[in-house]
Amino acid sequence: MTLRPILIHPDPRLKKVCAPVEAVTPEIGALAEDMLQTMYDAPGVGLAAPQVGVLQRLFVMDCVKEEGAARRPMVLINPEITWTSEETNTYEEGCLSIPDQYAEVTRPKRVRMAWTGLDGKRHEEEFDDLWAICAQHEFDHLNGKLFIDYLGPMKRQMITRRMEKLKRERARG
Ligand code: K1U
Ligand code: ZN
Repeated sequence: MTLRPILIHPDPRLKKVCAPVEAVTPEIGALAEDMLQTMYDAPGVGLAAPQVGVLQRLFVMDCVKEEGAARRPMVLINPEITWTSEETNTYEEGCLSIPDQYAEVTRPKRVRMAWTGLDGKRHEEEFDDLWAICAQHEFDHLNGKLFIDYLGPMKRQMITRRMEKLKRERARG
């Protein structure tokens, strides 16, 4: 298992539409395991492959937050949104690729997603609350969309400038 570095916005790889996973190979299994460990280590509740520089359609998530509760690591390969609720939910989102920046985003409160699991089988499930927010946030990553793309141009530019500064500082060491 390897912790993978998480790309920081702005990075052209975070703006790409990712390619479908052709087959669930041992390499995809190893990538998913690395992504889960990277997500828990961050810590975060989700992580999409492009955030670690892999432009393929998969993400991981585990939105169990209760102290002491069992983990529920999920790996969603080639996910599709099959249904969204009319009811919406507004949540102050963050992103591991945009550290320490938060903004309110409104999304459908519940979604159904279909995906291929590491078992190679197709699965379908309805997500609610934080699970639904996270699943939609990660799905957006696979289409090169970040939560700041839901904001007005002024706020988006302000956050982007902060991230450019952060990256310059990190590069200087
Ligand atoms: O994709 C990412 O950058 C991970 C991101 C996903 C996310 C889930 C839900 C809302 C917004 C963004 C995070 O993991 S944010 C950090 C986090 O750890 C967290 C978010 C909400 C509740 C508890 C923790
Ligand atoms: Zn994110």
